[in-house]
Amino acid sequence: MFKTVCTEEHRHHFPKGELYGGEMVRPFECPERWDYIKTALINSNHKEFLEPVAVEHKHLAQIHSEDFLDFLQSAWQEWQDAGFSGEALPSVFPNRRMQQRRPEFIDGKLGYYAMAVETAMTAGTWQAALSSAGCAVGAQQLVSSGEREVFALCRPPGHHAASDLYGGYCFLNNAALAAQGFLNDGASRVAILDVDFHHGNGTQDIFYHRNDVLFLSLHGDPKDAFPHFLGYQDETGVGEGEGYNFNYPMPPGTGFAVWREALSAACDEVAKFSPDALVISLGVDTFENDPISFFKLKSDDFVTCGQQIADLGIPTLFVMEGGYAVEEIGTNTVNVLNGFGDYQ
Ligand code: SP5
Ligand code: ZN
Repeated sequence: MFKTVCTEEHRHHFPKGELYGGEMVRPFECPERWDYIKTALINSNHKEFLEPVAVEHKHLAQIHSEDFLDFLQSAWQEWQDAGFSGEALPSVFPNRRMQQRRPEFIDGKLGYYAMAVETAMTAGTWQAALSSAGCAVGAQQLVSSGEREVFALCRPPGHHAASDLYGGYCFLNNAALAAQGFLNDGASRVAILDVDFHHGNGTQDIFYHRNDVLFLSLHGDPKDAFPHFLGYQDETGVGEGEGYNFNYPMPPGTGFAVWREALSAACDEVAKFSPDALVISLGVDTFENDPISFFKLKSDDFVTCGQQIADLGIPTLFVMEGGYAVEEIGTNTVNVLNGFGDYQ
C-alpha cells in the first residue's frame, strides 16, 4: 500500500497552448493526467492521500538560484504589465556568441531562463509548481521518517528544470529538491534514477559537480529526442562529481528487452553507490502508445520495472514526471508501484 502525496493545486497550471510542430496545440501535459493517475491509485487500493508541505525558501535556494526563483514568481505579472494578451512564451535566446546577461524586459528574461519553448506560463503556474515541489518534499520527509516507499504525484513535473532554467513542462526540480531534502534530514548519499523517456537534463546539471547525489538516466538518444542538447553517454560528471553521472541513451523503437538491460546496469551502479535513499523520477512516456516518445514498453513491463527497483532494497521515493498517453498513464504508473510493492 503506497501513501501518495498530492494536491488539487496542480489545477492552477493549465495553459491552453503548447507549440508543437509549428502549431499551438492543447498541451500534452494536462490536468487530466493527474486525474487518471489518482483514479488508478484508488482502483488499485492505494487510498491514502496526504497534502504537500510548504517548501522553505532556503530549501528551494539550495537547488535553484535566487534570481530564477524571483523570475518564476513574477513572470506572469511582468508579462501582464507588458500588455501581452496570450500566455507567457519566450521568443529570443542567448545563443552562441551572444551575451549571457539577464535582460530587464520580460521577453528577454523568458528567453534567458527557458530551455525550450513548448512550456507556457499562466496566472497559476508558480502556485502549482510550488505545490508540486511540496508534494515531492512532503513525500521525502515521510521516507526520511521511516516509510519504505512513498509516491509523490507531482504536477507539473520537474526533471527538465535546472538551477536557473525552466522548460519541457518543468519549473521547479521536484526530484532534486527531494534528494536535497534527504541530505538535509541526515542522509549521506542519495541516488536519483530517472526512467522518464526524456533525459533528466535539469537534475543532471544540478548535481553534475557533486558526489553526494548519484544521477542515472535512461532515455531516448538526444540525437533523436528532446531535450536534444544533453544526455549523451560521455557525460560522466565533473570535478568531485566525476563518475557520479550515468546516461543510458537508446534509439527509436527500443523495446523492453533492451530497456531492461539498461535498467539492470543502472541498478548495479545504484547498488555499488549504496545510497541511504533512492529517488525515482517516474515518467511513463516510455509506453508504446505515448504520443510524443519512441520507446515500446507495454503496460505489463512497468510491473517488472517496479520489481527490479524494489530488488535494490533501498527506501524509495517515486516522483511523477512525464507520460502523455492519458488513457493508460494511470495503469502504467500504478503498475510500477504495484511491481515495487509486490516484491517485498
Ligand atoms: C517531463 C517531460 O516528459 N517533458 C517532455 C517535454 C517534451 N516537449 C517537447 C516534445 C517534442 C516532441 N517531438 C517529438 C515528435 C514525435 N512525433
Ligand atoms: Zn518525459
